[in-house]
Amino acid sequence: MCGIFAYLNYLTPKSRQEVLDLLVTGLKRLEYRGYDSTGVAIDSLDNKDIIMVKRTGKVKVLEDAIQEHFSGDDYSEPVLNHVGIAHTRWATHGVPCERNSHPQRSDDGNSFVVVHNGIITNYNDVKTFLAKKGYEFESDTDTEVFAKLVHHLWKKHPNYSFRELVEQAIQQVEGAFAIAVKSKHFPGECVASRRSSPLLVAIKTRTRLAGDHIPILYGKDADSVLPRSDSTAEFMPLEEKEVEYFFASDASAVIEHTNRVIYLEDDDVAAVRDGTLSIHRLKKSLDDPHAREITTLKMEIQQIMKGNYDYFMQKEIFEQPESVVNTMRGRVRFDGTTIVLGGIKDYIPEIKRCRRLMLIGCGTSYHSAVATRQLLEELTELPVMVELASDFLDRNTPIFRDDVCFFISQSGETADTLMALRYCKQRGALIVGITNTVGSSICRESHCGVHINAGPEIGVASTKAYTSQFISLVMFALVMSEDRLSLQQRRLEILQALSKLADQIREVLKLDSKVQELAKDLYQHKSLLIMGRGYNFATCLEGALKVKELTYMHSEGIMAGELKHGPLALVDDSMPVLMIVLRDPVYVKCMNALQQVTSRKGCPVIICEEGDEETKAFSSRHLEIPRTVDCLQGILTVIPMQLLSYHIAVLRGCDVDCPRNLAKSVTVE
Ligand code: G6Q
Ligand code: GLU
Repeated sequence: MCGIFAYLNYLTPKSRQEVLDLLVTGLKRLEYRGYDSTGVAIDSLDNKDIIMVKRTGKVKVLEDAIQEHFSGDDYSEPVLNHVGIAHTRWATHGVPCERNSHPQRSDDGNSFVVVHNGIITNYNDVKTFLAKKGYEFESDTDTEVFAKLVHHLWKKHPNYSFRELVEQAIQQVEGAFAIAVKSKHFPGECVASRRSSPLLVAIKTRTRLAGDHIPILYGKDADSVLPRSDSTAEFMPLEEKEVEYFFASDASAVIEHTNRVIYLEDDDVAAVRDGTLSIHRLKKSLDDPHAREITTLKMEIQQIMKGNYDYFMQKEIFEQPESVVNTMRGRVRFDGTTIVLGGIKDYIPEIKRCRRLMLIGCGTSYHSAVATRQLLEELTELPVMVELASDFLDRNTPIFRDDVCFFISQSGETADTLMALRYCKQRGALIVGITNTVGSSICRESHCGVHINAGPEIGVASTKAYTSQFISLVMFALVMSEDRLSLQQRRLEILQALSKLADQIREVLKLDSKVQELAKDLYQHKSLLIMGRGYNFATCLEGALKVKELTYMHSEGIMAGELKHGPLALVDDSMPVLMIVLRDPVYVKCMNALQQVTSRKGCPVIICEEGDEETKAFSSRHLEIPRTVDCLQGILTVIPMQLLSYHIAVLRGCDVDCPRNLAKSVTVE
């Protein structure tokens, strides 16, 4: 999703060196969003070409490469009107490498270059269409198709304005994007647009702006009304013609230059030509305002990088309504019953012939396997083993050629999981990677896989990656049962529940202040027992791990059915207990466990379904969550655990994003 930054100066002299410095600084302000490669594009000295410099790795690597690339030439000559674009990439299509870095170009002549955040889900169709028109592709990215599509439209409509070309192109693509486009055929112009991925335009002038909004221009003839003369006032509230524009993924990249920003809305097309910014939409909708407001930023830069949150982990907990949608985007069609997992679809016949499924991971990733095991058994009708990678290797577990082994890893670099992958690969098993990082070792060494598309996860404690791993495995189970007539009703029930999940997660997140109150009761205790069973046992394990790694308190996930085999001895009126009791097939057994705890004077916190008065009656402290299908409850029940561990950690003064002794990726065994 990572980072876009573009800079346009008009009648404000800037040398190419100064522009490059601005672009690199803008990328540095966006580094916190996570990325794996970078790139910039500016005009060549003779203004006849576009120069691009792209690198994998940190922005510093790009900065050094720029110094080297331009060292021999004099880039200090000021230019009155110029456009530079820059990008930090978080790869979703094509491994991180120079060839796949952005800007992506339309042709060898760099006629059009584009930087893109997001995923063009119909890129294969567009690529096929363009290939038939003679286009040859040099990258593995989805983005490249956009640059070539604009070029194709330019050849087809030579009289179109730059803005019209981009407007036509965005109508052809599906999925999520924030884009900025530059062209040597339209020097000094920049066009940007967004759909489901953030993008803003910032305006810098010497004097204050004359107004606080920009009218939206509708329809295809918008260009014809655009001022070509001095009279820009009714379109752009400028009191003078000298102006600088910044296009960025978020305000952290522009706040040091200006605090006047316009947040673009989905399918807005922002175009700057002759120093005049205009905003276009193809058609007017009833609820659409006639203008976009120019807002004044008040936040400090540090605050902006985490949005309105104090920690990245907190931000990532609250991103889950969006990240779960991104995981399903372009894969689940809610108007039907089909699921498309492009990264494994060619292997499905082989997977269906396998003898068993093995899910292998560490920590939270292992818990996503525990959470989905029961559903995988039900929908694949295969034996499913879940293994901790470290223990799996200690045992030298027997592995066979007709095994299918899933390796689940957010970072894709966890040493234990990678070693287990190589152990299974050597023995001829089919290797499936479930990762959040394209180009990672686990991703590259797998035969096939699913990218969970959760976006960069910065906090060491995994949150949104867990729920996205969970959903990715649920989608796999749905794919495997596509042709089982007896399972269609069950599949439909799950698909319907998936379509409501984002809104239900938003509902659960509204419990935040109530969870914060609970944390005040618990944070001074030494331990917390978390009990549940069935589809919610994984939540107990994951919740206990979150509490341990964030608060340094002891916590234990306990299978409720095991209580009377020992753990019940821990229960008395002073032992904090949290129990998950939902109206699912094991409800009665969970109620038995609840009664065992309360009869030993335990006063548990209960996570139950909204309106379940019978269960609520057992405790004065309960968290009510919306009802969903049994196999997806674990997505909703884990969120109060994420919030609880966060609030206890804050109360205990712990470093939420970087807990002591831990690393985001454990690359040593
Ligand atoms: C959990 C931690 C940790 C992590 C494992 C596996 O909050 O982040 O338990 O899940 O270290 O990491 P990968 O998913 O990157 O393999
Ligand atoms: N999907 C594009 C790619 O993989 C853009 C990824 C991003 O958001 O950085 O190159």
